[in-house]
Amino acid sequence: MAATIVMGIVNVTPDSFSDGGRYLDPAAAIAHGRELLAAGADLLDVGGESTRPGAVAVTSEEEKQRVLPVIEALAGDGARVSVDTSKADVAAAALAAGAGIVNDVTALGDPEMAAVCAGARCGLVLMHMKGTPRTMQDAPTYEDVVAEVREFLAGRLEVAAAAGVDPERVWVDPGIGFGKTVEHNLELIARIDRIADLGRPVVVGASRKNFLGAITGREVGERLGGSIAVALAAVAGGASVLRVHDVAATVDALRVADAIIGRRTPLVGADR
Ligand code: HH2
Repeated sequence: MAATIVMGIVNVTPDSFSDGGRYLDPAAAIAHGRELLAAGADLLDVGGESTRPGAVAVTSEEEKQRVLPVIEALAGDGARVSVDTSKADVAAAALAAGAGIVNDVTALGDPEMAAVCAGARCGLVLMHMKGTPRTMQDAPTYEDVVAEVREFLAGRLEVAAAAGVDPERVWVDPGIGFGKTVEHNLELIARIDRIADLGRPVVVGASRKNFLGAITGREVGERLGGSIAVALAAVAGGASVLRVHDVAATVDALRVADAIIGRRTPLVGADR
């Protein structure tokens, strides 16, 4: 657990599902990113387009205007930054501004994206989504959600490698909430080991998402307990990266879990 990477969310959007509009002003987004770093984030994920169900698409120009000043400032501070975008030209500009990772929720849906990432030798997150943000929650169905997500990610890993992206720089993500029912999300978290056995670090982004509200009856701002429960279950199952809004609480939870597991390990050894 010690090596879990905590990716703090910096949404520079008017309409993100949990914090839309709070950090649309670049100065507010930069200050928020700095707070997340102080709280223990290893990496900041800066996004300028909401992907929530039914969200309105934005142009490349608008997206760049939102994210570039924020990335420049945070990377300038020495922070590791990922850019949450599915547009190759936004990714290229963000990489030039100091981002080191492209977090692509469409897993190379833009035909130019792989070449941009191969050329920049940056990190790349490939995420599974069924449908598009506009349609993805219209009764998604799978025969076997874990097998289908795994197969999709395996295929996208091949596409990335064929385009010259170094496989060692790629992380995979089952896309919690992206074209999935509550049951699908739970199944994916419970069997995250099946995604981890693709051999690449697994990212899980479940922070404050709707399925937590469906289970607990809590509104979006009151889902910290549920978010932490998913984080620990995911890490216990083999996830390596947690994309979260509540960095301080997540870091504390990981520290305590580490301390417990650290105690257990020598006892297991002593049994032999
Ligand atoms: N979830 C969201 C956005 N980007 N990227 C990855 N790799 N994994 C995720 O689960 C993921 C993601 C949606 O959450 P958020 O950014 O809080 O909201 P919005 O899309 O409304 O901006």
